[in-house]
Amino acid sequence: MAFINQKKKEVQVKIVYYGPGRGGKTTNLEYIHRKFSERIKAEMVTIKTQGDRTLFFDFLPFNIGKIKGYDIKIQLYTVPGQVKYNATRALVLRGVDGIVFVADAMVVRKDKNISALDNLQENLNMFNTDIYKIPLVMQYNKMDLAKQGIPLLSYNTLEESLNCKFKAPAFKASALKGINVVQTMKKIIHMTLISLQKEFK
Ligand SMILES: Nc1nc2c(ncn2[C@@H]2O[C@H](COP(=O)(O)OP(=O)(O)OP(=O)(O)O)[C@@H](O)[C@H]2O)c(=O)[nH]1
Ligand SMILES: [Mg+2]
Repeated sequence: MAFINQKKKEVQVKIVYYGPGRGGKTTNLEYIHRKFSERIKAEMVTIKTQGDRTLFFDFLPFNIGKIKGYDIKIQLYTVPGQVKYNATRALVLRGVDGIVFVADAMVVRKDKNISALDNLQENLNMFNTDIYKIPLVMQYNKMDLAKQGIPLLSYNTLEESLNCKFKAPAFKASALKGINVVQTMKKIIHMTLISLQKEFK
């Protein structure tokens, strides 16, 4: 449920990028921050990293204008993907309004994607949130690696192993090259706003 500040007339919409370690969640937010550097006034907050691994979370807030007189503030978060940081992952998920699941298209990461998705479902259950009811977008990342001859899971295989139950919108992407990063973000924002509007009616 989005946080509404009646006094300030603003709605905070929380979108969490979830997925296996090294899948490219932080790289998504970095790209968005760079791409919209003129419009996003705030700095991206990266809380604790070790090398390039997220230890706590990344946070990128920006405004997208008004709906019915309310300022809409989007807050993008990433979770730490490493298995051992599950307590932090669950904490970051608290109050989530929409989720981007960033899967790693490398063949060697097939099982890691599946267990990260199972873990998402379990953690949402802790907050009594049903994964089938929350806005969800799939992103199949690192598609650029095909050019380097690295074995990748095909779009169909990824759909079968991760998305056959959800039928969520899915994008082939490269967070590194910026392919479909903005499209993924726009889709989840759009779906989340529609879902919140229904909730408030
Ligand atoms: N080739 C390629 N590399 C990528 C892509 N996205 C991310 N990477 C690389 O993969 C590594 C991990 O990316 P991160 O964005 O840090 O991954 P993460 O999901 O935030 O990882 P955790 O914080 O550990 O959960 C980095 O070296 C990135 O440069 C991509 O689309 N293509
Ligand atoms: Mg990260």
